[in-house]
Amino acid sequence: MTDAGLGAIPTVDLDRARRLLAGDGPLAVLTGAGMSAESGVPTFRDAQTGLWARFDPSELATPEAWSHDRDTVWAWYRWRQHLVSGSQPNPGHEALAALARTGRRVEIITQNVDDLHERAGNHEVHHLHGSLLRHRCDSCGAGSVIGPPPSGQLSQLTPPRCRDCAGHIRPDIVWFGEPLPAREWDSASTALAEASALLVVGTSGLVHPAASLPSIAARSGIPVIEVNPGHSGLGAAVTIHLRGPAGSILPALFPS
Ligand code: BV8
Ligand code: ZN
Repeated sequence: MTDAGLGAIPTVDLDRARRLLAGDGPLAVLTGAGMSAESGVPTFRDAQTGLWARFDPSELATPEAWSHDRDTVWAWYRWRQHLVSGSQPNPGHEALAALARTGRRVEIITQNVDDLHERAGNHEVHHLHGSLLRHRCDSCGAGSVIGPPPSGQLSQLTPPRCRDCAGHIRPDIVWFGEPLPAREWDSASTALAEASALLVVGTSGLVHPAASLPSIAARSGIPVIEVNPGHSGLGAAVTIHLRGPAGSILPALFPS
């Protein structure tokens, strides 16, 4: 027996998930790249498109890549910024924003570096890995407002120089091997501790410390509901796994 349009999700699982997510307690939502997949933003582990197909994203998203080949890394980020600026929130983003508009406290803890949650209307968003839309100096750390990215797929681009020192402007993004911003991690951890349930959407659960949040929730007795068409590394931390895409399942979990 399944709900129409939700593939092979047993109704009993959907009903149980709705019950665990209902109520007026604060809801924490951990999102990964799969949350933005239906908006046309490639997930972090999907093959990159076009000239980026030959690059491994986890190699490019490192301080080593930046010091070794800054112009290639800068071109990749500006291309991704261009992709995000041309994308729109999907029904999954809209469902979470609609829930917040009911007055329910919804705390979005995202690994994503796009602004689709904000553009859908959620304002409590904790960006654990930074943002494609923010830039800072790689030397003195000064924030920098720069113009829109070029629209073409360029293989090399030279980043602007800092106006205050001899540094280069870099994406305000957390690379592999870099610590997460303490303020965002602390605010996300507080939101999780106060939540009545944790919804995990579209993450492979491979990148730490973000991937540790579901087991932290489970250990403190908070129910964890996962939405993912595929298999993730979250395993035993998950109370219910709803196997399907965010764009179909989230609107069904929070009927407006
Ligand atoms: C840290 C910004 C310590 C970049 C990202 C050696 C040295 C140092 C550290 C380490 C090391 N070895 C391991 C580590 C730890 C490392 C780590 O975890 N590595 C992994 C790979 C093993 N972590 C770090 O380095 C972190 N820092 O540990 O610092 C420290 C402390 C003090 C001082 C110095 C150092 C920093 C990690 C942050 C890296 N930056 N993003 C950028 O985007 O360019 S992470 C990157 O991966 C993205 O943010 C992405 O969100 C994230 C996780 O991937 P997912 O979001 O899960 O995306 P993915 O593609 O994997 O999966 C998509 C999922 O969606 C799939 O499951 C799919 O089935 C599903 N899906 C698809 N379609 C849909 C869907 N779901 C729903 N609906 C759909 N329609
Ligand atoms: Zn500087």
